[in-house]
Formats: sequence, structure tokens, C-alpha cells
Amino acid sequence: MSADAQKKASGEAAALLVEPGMVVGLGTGSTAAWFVKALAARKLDVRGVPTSEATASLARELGIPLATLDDVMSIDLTVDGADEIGPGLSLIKGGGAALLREKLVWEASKRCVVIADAAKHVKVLGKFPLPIEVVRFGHPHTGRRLADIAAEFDLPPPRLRMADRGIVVTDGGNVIYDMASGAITEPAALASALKAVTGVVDHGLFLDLADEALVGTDEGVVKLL
Ligand code: ABF
Repeated sequence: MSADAQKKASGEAAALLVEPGMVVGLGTGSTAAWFVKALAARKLDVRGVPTSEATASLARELGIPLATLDDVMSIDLTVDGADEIGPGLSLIKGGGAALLREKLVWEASKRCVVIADAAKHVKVLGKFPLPIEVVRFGHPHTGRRLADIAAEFDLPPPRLRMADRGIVVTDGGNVIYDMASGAITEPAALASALKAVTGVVDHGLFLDLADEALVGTDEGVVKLL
């Protein structure tokens, strides 16, 4: 089964968790897109809170009524993808440059379900570079402070994320530095160290936020708790 077929199966399985009347956090990325499509097909009376402009556009196109995070007191269920799912459902997210809105939606949610293809499930986080969202103002200085933090963890200096059109700018107007690590053995310590850096808005370590994962595999969708 292809990775995309595994993503589709996990997204469709997650769509079955949604009940009428729910406020639903809509994740970002290709896996989350499968969830949004499957949810739209169910034509339930729900309100979606998108985690990115890209997801908002897709949901609007498919006819899912939308609300902003400001409009709701809480979210019943958020379904979202990830770049890596590690021990204890620790995650790396942010490959899609949406980590800040994603984390804000997740933290407002009663339940968070991660959906992914099998390759995302890893024994140790860190093969995927850790995204760090940084205020654009003075970001080269923040980047140098991040390099000092990386050195404390024996990691190479984070790199500013670029695309064909130049610097990648998030929906929130910030930039992203990606920290290659190979292996993050102390995620909680690294998370705290990063958040203490002036200019860092947040990072892609989602720790103690996921309630379960639905992972598409060649043997079907596997639930991880
Ligand atoms: C998003 O899902 C991001 O946080 C993460 O980078 C992405 C994974 O993308 P895909 O589902 O396309 O593999 O939530």
C-alpha cells in the first residue's frame, strides 16, 4: 500500500470519530486533507476550525461550515497529521509551516487524534528536522541564539527555511528555522530551552498533546494510545 493510500485510510478512519454538533479542529498537510475530504462527505452538522489558510480554503471549497478559534470556547475533537510520531505519542510537527496555529488549536481541544502513514511512526524523534517558528524581526540574531542552544545539545545550527520564492513566511508572518538532529533524546528539555529564547514563538515538539494516533499500515489502520 502506498504512503498516500495509508494516509487516506487513516484520514477516513478519523472522520468516523466526528459526531453531529461537534466543533472540529481541522489539521494541515496531505494526511489531514484526506480527513477533511472524508468529513465533508459525511455532511454532518459540524463547525470546523482550520489550522491554516490552506486547510480553510479546502474546507470552504468542500462546504464545511467554518469558525475561527476566537469564535469558540473549546474544540471537541482535533484531527491532524504529523511529521513523526515517537514514544508516548510525542510528535514532531511543522513540516507544513503551520505549527503555531496547529498547537493553539490542539491546546484548545478536548481530544486530539493524529493521523499518519506508517513511515511516520519512529522509535526516536529527530530524523525529521525540528521546525522552530521565529519572529521575523531580527531573526538572524535569533537564529544565532538557536545555534548556541543547538550546540548545547550537540546539534548543528538550525537553518532558515527557504522556498523557491525565497524565505518561507508562515500564516502568522513569522519565519521557520529547521533544526536537524538525527535523534532528540531529551525532547522536554529541548522544548523548554527553545521556548526560553527571545524571538522564538514556538516549535514543532508536541509533547503530551496527542490522545491517540491512527496509523495507516499495509495491514490496515492501527490505533496507538
Ligand atoms: C501538519 O501535518 C504538519 O504539522 C506536519 O508537518 C504535516 C505532515 O504532513 P503530511 O500529512 O502531508 O505528511 O500537521
